[in-house]
Amino acid sequence: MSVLSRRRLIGVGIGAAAGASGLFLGRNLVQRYGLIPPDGGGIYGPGETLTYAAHRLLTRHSMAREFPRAAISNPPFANEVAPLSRAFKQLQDGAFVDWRLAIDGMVAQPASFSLAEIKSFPSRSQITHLACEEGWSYIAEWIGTPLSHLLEMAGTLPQARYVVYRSIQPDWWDSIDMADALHPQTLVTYAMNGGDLPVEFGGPLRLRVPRQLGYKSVKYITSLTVTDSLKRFGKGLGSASPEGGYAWYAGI
Ligand SMILES: Nc1nc2c(c(=O)[nH]1)N[C@H]1C(S)=C(S)[C@@H](COP(=O)(O)O)O[C@H]1N2
Ligand SMILES: [Mo]
Repeated sequence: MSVLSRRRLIGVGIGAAAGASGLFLGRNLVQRYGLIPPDGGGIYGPGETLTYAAHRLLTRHSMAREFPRAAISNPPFANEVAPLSRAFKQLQDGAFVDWRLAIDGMVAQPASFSLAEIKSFPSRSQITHLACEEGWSYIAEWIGTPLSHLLEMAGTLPQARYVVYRSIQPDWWDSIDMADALHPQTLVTYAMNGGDLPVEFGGPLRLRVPRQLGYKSVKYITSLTVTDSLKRFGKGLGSASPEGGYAWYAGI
C-alpha cells in the first residue's frame, strides 16, 4: 500500500474510532493491534490513543533527525533538577566507579552493569535535538550504547512489550514500548559533545530517547525492567508524567 493511501486509511479509520459512536469499536480494534497507550483511559485517553496509534502505524521505523557538528548548541541548555541525594553524591565522590545499571524482569539473564562495562560495549554517537515540553531546546552530540544491545545481552523474552527505566531520583521513572526500546537511536548515554556526560545533563548515565520529548530522556538511570504490562508500576499509567498531566507517549 502506498504511504498516501495508508495514511488516508489510517486517518479515516482512527478518525472513525475517535468519533463518539465509533469509539467502542475503535477501541477494540486498536487494542487488538496493541495501539492503546498505558494512559489511554480517562478523559484524555482517546486523544492519547489517537496520537500513539497514528505514530506507531506511520512512523514506527523512522529516525530522529541527526545534525552536522556545526549545529551543536553552544552552550547546551541544562534544565534544573531537584537537589541530588547523599547517595548520589557519594557515588559522585567515588568518580561513579560504583554506579550500576540493573536489568531485570522479562529477560533470560538478569544482569547489572558497571559504568566501565557499559563503556566497553559497542557505542554510537549521534547529534540530535532535545526539546522540552516547556518550549526550549538544544542540539548536542550524545554517545552511548544502544539500549537494544543491553536488551539483547540480557535476552529479552518474546512477551516483552515495554521497558521501564528508573532514575536515582525516585520521582523520575518512565517507560517506552519495544519499538522505541529497540530503536537504533535509543541510547544509554555516558558522554556528550566529546566529554563525560556532565551531572547537569544526567551523568553518569542517561537514557536518550530522541524520538520523544525531553522528559522521556531520564537522567541518572539505575535500573531497567522489561515487562509485558505497565499496570503494576506506579499508578499503572506507564510513568509519573500522565499523573502530572503529560502524555506517556511524547513522540515528535
Ligand atoms: N532524573 C531526571 N531526569 C530528567 C529530568 C529531571 O528533573 N530529573 N527533567 C526532564 C525534563 S522535563 C527535560 S525537558 C529534560 C531536560 O534535559 P536537559 O537538562 O539536558 O536540558 O530532562 C528530563 N529528564
Ligand atoms: Mo521538560
